[in-house]
Amino acid sequence: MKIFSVLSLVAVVAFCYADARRSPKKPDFYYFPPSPPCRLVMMAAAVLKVDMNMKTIDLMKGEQLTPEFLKINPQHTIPVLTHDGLTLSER
Ligand SMILES: N[C@@H](CCC(=O)N[C@@H](CS)C(=O)NCC(=O)O)C(=O)O
Repeated sequence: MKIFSVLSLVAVVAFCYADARRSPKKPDFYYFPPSPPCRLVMMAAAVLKVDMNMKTIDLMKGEQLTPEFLKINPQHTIPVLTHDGLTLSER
């Protein structure tokens, strides 16, 4: 299940790559640098040259529990990718 979830995020990075030709908007990527699932998505984005708005959520400071982030992902986990009204997080 976890691998599938991460792969779904990677697939959306690929989708954003393809969509970038139509939409000038960059996806927002909520992440914490040491997080392994975040790093996988970042590697996919780097390979595909997807430019993302990088938004750090510092887990050490509990930023995943702020009301602002809980609106984005009530399950308070990263990685989260949002693009053109689509919000994708791992389940
Ligand atoms: N749901 C992901 C894992 C996501 C996850 O647990 N992320 C961690 C960081 S690697 C997180 O956000 N933890 C913060 C929390 O649970 O409050 C999976 O199944 O692989």
